[in-house]
Amino acid sequence: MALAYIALGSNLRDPMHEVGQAMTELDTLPETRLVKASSLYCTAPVGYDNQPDFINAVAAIDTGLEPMALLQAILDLENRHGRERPFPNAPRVLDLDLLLYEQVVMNTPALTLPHPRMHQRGFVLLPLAEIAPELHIAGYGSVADLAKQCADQGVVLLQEQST
Ligand code: PH2
Ligand code: MG
Ligand code: MG
Repeated sequence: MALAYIALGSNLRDPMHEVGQAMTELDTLPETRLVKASSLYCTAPVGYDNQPDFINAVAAIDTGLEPMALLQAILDLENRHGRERPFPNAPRVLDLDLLLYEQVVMNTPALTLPHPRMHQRGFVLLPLAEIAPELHIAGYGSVADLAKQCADQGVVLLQEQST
């Protein structure tokens, strides 16, 4: 089994419900169980400003799926939530991004690990710091330290994790 981290985000329909539901659905993927779920965070949009705030969270999972199979499984889950992609960074009902898969480093057109922008995004790092502060991102440092540098990015803890 491999330990992997997934970022969850939504800013369409009922974002808290979409993210909460997707969190529990990660536990139902083949050979996969949810091991930790962060709280939900309300976050200002990054990259394309003219859209609603997001709900973001991060999950830790244990999985027997290889990275590409896991990526396909989470894209399928997005599609079951009705994900559409009209333009880059468009508002979305559900976005699931594979952040880290053990210590795997890879760079292919379909998948880059670690996620290439995670080290600068408060909407990823603050939820991740809640569940894995000691985690080290190769070349960038600890998640806790990186998260501190994102204090001004408009990421607000919304709802303490309940489990
Ligand atoms: N996702 C993006 C781009 N910008 N901003 C916030 N706040 N939350 C996101 O999940 C997000 C974003 C690309 O996937
Ligand atoms: Mg994304
Ligand atoms: Mg994505």
